Amino acid sequence: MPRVAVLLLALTTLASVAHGAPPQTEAAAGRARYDGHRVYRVQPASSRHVAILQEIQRRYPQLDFWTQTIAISRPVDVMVPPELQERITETFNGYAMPYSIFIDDVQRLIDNESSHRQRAAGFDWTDYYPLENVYSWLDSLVEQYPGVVSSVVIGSTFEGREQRGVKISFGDGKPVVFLESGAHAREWITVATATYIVNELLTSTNATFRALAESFDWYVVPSTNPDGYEYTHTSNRMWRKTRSQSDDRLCVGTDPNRNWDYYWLDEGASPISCSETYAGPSVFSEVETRTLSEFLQSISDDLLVYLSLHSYSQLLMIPYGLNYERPDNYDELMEIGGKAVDALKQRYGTQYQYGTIYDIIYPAAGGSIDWVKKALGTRFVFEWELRDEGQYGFLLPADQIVPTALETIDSMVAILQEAVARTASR
Ligand code: 0X9
Ligand code: ZN
Repeated sequence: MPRVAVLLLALTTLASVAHGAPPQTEAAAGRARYDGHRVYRVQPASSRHVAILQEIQRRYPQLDFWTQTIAISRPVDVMVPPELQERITETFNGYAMPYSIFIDDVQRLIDNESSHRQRAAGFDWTDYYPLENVYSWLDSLVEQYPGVVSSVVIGSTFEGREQRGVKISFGDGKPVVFLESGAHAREWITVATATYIVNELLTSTNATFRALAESFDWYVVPSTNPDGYEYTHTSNRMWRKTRSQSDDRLCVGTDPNRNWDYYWLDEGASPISCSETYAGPSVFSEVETRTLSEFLQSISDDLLVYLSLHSYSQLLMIPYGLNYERPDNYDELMEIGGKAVDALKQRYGTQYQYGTIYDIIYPAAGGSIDWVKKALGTRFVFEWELRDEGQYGFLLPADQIVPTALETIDSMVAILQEAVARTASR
């Protein structure tokens, strides 16, 4: 038997929980807790390390891989509950896999993250807010800016919530920028950043920014996965997927960023419902991705720029998530990407990498930006992985909302300036 096979066989005996168990400690009643859960950063240095990590991922469904796919020399962040820490680190050591503890106690970070639970109403960017507050804030804008802000209902979710956004227009008929965020429920910084951008579009007095804001029609959907977002506020802070369920599935939820119709389930996506990257039972099985795609289709003639916000890792990505092809305007998107990350760095020195999803993060099929590029032919398509690089990961403290939003806007401005210049010269 080859040596790796023997080693993996040995690993089998370590697995104590049946495959397919829910990946997280879901408290019977109330909120899931993460006391003593650690996030390890592992550096797979060989294809053997990759194979072992994939095997660990398969055998221990209760481990939450914060980095979704495993590849050589890419750091992998994995959250491990206390009862498995000894075993898992023994395994890392046994295979000489370099690792370090990135987060020592996930629950402590959750507790420190924000004080939103004590607040009943209101909205600002000193804190993370639940869906209800986001939606009432959007409502208040519609009232406050009649003729400029209108409410857009994309559809309704699996649990019957509205999937809502706003249209901001200072005179209809301009090229459209669509900003999608919150696809992954636990990536709270994306919802906060998207709403901050909305606020800037309406209130900024900076002349350059104003001119840019007013030369587009904007659609912003701060939370494209409202069921998931709500669930992260009420029940489980670390929830990622949608909340769809059916009798023939063991686990709840589909990864909305694996459910779009571009090489669906081909790579970097799972057919197993308990996986965090479950692609769903079929293409566009999720009402949230289906209705969003239909909406995008309906505005596709005017859609010039599609922007998507995720976290974390500090990356600016362009299509595609597969090796098979590059976008036809790859060179153009790379040039713009370079300018955008330079602009982002100016303010606080925050460093981003840029490139195609496949080249700079990992193979991941079925994501929204790939579909938008391929199916709609939208010219300027970008996806951010916002702050940070893993120190807090998804649990970015609320005092980083404003700096994150400001630097993100700097990069967005660079992209839009390029979009304007390049479409004018045609
Ligand atoms: O895995 C993902 O969906 C994204 N990373 S995240 O940590 N936010 O979950 C990156 C995927 C790359 N993007 C696309 N495939 N569109
Ligand atoms: Zn994400």
